[in-house]
Amino acid sequence: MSSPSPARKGFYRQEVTKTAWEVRVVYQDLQPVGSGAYGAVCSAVDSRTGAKVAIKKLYRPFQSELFAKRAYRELRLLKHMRHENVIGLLDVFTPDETLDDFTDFYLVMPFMGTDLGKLMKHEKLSEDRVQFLVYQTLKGLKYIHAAGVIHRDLKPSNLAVNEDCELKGPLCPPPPLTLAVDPGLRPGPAGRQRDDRLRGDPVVPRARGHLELDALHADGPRSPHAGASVSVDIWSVGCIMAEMITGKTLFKGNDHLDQLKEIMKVTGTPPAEFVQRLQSDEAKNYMKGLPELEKKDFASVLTNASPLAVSLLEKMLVLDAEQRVTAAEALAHPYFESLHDTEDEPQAQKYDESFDDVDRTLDEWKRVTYKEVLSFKPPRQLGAKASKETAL
Ligand code: N61
Repeated sequence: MSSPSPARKGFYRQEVTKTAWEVRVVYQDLQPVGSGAYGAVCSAVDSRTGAKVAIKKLYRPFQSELFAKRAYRELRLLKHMRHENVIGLLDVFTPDETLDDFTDFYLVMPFMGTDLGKLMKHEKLSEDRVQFLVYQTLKGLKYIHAAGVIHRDLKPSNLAVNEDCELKGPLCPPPPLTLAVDPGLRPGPAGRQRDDRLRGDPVVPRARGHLELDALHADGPRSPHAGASVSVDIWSVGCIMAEMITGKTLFKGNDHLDQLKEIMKVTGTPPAEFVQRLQSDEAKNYMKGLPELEKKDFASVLTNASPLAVSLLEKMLVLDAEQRVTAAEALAHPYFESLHDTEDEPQAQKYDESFDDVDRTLDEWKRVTYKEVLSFKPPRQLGAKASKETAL
């Protein structure tokens, strides 16, 4: 057993909820905000700017090849994302001085005080607010989809909201919204994420009735590749938008088949040709057994939604993924007329996933991850902007 060494120069050690944190001295006033199966998150103040940041410490990232792969993927994804509506990295650091000692690294992001789930619980959102939040969600999605990245787990709690501005009164712009995964704002296990779902649940009912439509992926002439496409995220945005308008979960089912039935009651049963193309036998058989249901007029389901909101929802909540509107198309819908600005709706560069999917030994994962940590360059503009937006 080695005796406790002093903290690395420029770093300090502190125990946070029974775990040792060793962070750069520029980050002061660590406060735990949440933890999950894969890591813990603290808020801190960047003493150079006064900005509040979130620091995620991954839980033993090199304990197994699977953990290492997940940690590497998160680091690379976050490094890739540079958009105000997508969570990105302000900094990444390790207190370990050599590759041989490399065991931990910390991800630093702009601090987001709340999430859409909490926001909806506390207040009824005005039409303007819904429009603004959905617009930002779609802007973030257009960006990540252009990178070839599918979120797959869009739900209100994964839409982080910066509420600081609200304290400052009417002159402050509305709070920005950021797409995230596992915001770590709540206690308890981080939960089932991508890896669990890849094991093959066909349709997973999400918290608050959100649904993964993966089972409804029909193979078609325009989708030669089996599996999910970016359009699953658009379905989720439709469900979330409806929930924002009505204050209620759109499709509430006791299990995933029950949830399918709830969906069909609104969308109507799809044509036999679509059912035939479904990849999941379970969903296919279930759908064949359902009585024929008529498509409902969305305006009757979403009472108090404006005609333009209904029109957009009709385009997002289309069962056939091939026919569903894309994020870029949705942004051009008349519902967003007052906000839409093609100049301000950028797309990401392609994200090269081929690095993530290879099998590597733990030592190799460590080496490539260490390299990614050391090669990080802080986002000048994003950093400056984010610190302004998150400043108290
Ligand atoms: O959000 C992530 N990781 C992440 C994002 C994404 C895409 C949206 C690009 C698809 N993929 N992955 C893996 N991590 C994360 C988010 C929030 C967080 C910690 C980690 O905790 C907070 C961040 C800011 N403010 C409070 C908590």
